[in-house]
Amino acid sequence: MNLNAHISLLLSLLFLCPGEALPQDQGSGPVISPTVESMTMIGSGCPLGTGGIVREIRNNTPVFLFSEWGLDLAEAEPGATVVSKFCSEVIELGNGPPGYQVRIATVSVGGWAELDGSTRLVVDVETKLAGVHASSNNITIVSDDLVDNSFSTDLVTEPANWSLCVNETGKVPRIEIRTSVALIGTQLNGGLMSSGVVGGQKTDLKKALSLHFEPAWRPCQL
Ligand SMILES: *[C@@H]1O[C@H](CO)[C@@H](O)[C@H](O)[C@H]1NC(C)=O
Ligand SMILES: *[C@@H]1O[C@H](CO)[C@@H](O)[C@H](O)[C@H]1NC(C)=O
Ligand SMILES: CC(=O)N[C@H]1CO[C@H](CO)[C@@H](O)[C@@H]1O
Repeated sequence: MNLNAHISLLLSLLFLCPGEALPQDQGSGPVISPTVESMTMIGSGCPLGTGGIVREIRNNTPVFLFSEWGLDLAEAEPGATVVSKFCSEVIELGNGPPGYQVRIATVSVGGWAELDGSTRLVVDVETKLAGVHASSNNITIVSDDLVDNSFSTDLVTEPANWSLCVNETGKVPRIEIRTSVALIGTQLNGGLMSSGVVGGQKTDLKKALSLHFEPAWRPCQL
């Protein structure tokens, strides 16, 4: 899978204007077109100011690009072998389908990295629904996993916990997606540390981290 195709989920959701429709392809079910009431981001890897960029729209949901995730093991604190950043996106949707429940099943993350044989890149995602932990997953990427310095992964979060039912107000229980990226180095002989870089300069969108996720819906099963 190509990197760009995967960066988009989280970021795109965040940058739709409040009130903008976020239609979902429901197959034979009702048309589900929630509106984005608000999106906020908190964390060391979050875009500042105007925030991330919507790279593309995939399956009617935006793919986001984050160029704030630049990490370099060479910049680790003295004695430390890990550098990391995270970003939490908090999304409030309105006009949801009463009698349905939601979850974030898959979070797709991609990006640019340069890793030597002794450095690992760990991507970790966690979802919360209405403030309660719902699901998580993580992946460890090593240099052999990179293709032209790119990685791309679809993290299927577990377990499959669904939200409370959307009630007659149409207000969807608050969705939170926390993504963290860490470079884990190894202390080598002679006091040297293994090397690793993920992302680039803030202005370098070609090396930005991409994030994409889509809400999944189902009729409430009580
Ligand atoms: C990573 O995921 C595995 C299961 O896929 C889990 O056992 C482990 O605790 C997770 N690690 C972290 C750091 O979340
Ligand atoms: C409807 O659901 C929303 C989101 O879960 C909740 O905040 C709100 O209190 C509920 N309203 C009623 C009348 O149950
Ligand atoms: C909040 C919640 O409902 N958590 C549940 C998620 O799913 C696991 C496994 O089915 C349950 O043990 C949790 O209680």
